[in-house]
Amino acid sequence: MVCLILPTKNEEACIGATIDKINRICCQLRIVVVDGNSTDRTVEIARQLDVEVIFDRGLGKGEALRSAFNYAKDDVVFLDVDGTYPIELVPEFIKALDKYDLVVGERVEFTGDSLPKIFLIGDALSRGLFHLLYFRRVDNLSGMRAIRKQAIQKMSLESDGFGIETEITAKAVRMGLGITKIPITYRARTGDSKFRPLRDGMVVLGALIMYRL
Ligand SMILES: Nc1nc2c(ncn2[C@@H]2O[C@H](COP(=O)(O)OP(=O)(O)O)[C@@H](O)[C@H]2O)c(=O)[nH]1
Ligand SMILES: [Mg+2]
Repeated sequence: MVCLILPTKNEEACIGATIDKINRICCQLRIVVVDGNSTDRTVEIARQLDVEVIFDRGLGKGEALRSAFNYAKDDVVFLDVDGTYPIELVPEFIKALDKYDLVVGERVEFTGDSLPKIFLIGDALSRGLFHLLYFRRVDNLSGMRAIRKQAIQKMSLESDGFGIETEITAKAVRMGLGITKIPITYRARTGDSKFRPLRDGMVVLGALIMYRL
């Protein structure tokens, strides 16, 4: 059964609504929350809603996702719990796994102030650099994806932090895996972002370069 992975770090403001919405839209789905030792009520809320909860080792979103992939032992879909991604499209992502190894939610529209100007610039630079280095136009930072189990195994992922989506995208392109994009709208976040522009921006830049070499 496809496993829906939800990485969380202090997301009590949105975790409940996100799980409720997933349950309304997709039945027959195993939901696993991978938590970064939240100090708020995130884990308590997730457990009340009867989903599996595992914990990362405190190294970041990348390490959290890698742990969850190992734990899931199956095809996966993952997305932020912060209300930015269109949960209603999860079934479409799962269907696309029939034909493709990697399904990327390509952010084509940003509503309201979902990304401040400076983030939009960073995002455009990242996508431009990805195109330049890998000759493919794919949203290397999108946090909504589906991946086949065999593709995860082939990739031997190693990122601990926010370079994980770039690593997945870069390796999928370089390994010639089947990639498809589903256009999505990126909405404003509930709660605070854990992305630190300078530090995590450098991590993404490092991943863009490292997986090209
Ligand atoms: N388990 C775990 N989840 C994390 C960690 N850092 C961020 N997340 C979660 O990963 C998702 C992406 O982080 P977010 O703050 O939304 O970054 P942004 O989308 O770039 O603004 C969110 O659901 C976060 O709660 C971490 O260290 N461990
Ligand atoms: Mg987010």
